[in-house]
Amino acid sequence: MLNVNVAKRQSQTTTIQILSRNYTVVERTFAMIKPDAVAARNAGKIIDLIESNGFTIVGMEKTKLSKDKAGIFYAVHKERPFYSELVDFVSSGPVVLLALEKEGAIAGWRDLMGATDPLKAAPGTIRKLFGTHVGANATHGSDAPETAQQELALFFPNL
Ligand code: ABT
Ligand code: MG
Repeated sequence: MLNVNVAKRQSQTTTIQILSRNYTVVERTFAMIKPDAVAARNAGKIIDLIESNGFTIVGMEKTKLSKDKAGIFYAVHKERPFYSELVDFVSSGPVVLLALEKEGAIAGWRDLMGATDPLKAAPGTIRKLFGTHVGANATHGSDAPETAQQELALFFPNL
């Protein structure tokens, strides 16, 4: 039987050992260009920023989320007062789903997006450039390795 040993999990990369050889797996994250940014025709500019900041796009799909799928995606916010608005918004129009790869992809993508509230986001960040308010903030990014894994499995089961 093939012995695969996950030797080291860091925030940036995972080292796996197969038949005594070490391989480095580059981190992946899940990103979404939300309905507000797609409707404003800013998807191309956001994809350009993703690539020019060194991310490799390993999966991409333009689609419209059903309310059911949006509800599953935002299930962590189920108890929050803004949950139903959030589900309505993210299923209101086409989105672009992305699987991104880079060393430190999860933190790196969140840095490039900027703060959740576009009014508080730093200059040059995607949410500052393309977001409108906290409920329409142009993009999503996974916030930790566990959520990245869950969200990638939900939207890119074959990756
Ligand atoms: P996401 O990438 O969309 O998950 O945003 P982020 O992780 O930066 O922020 P969180 B806290 O996860 O917000 C989820 C969505 O909820 C919206 N929101 C958040 C509100 O509408 N009102 C609020 O008071 C808070 C805290 C912002 C996020 N998405 N949108 N659209
Ligand atoms: Mg979040």
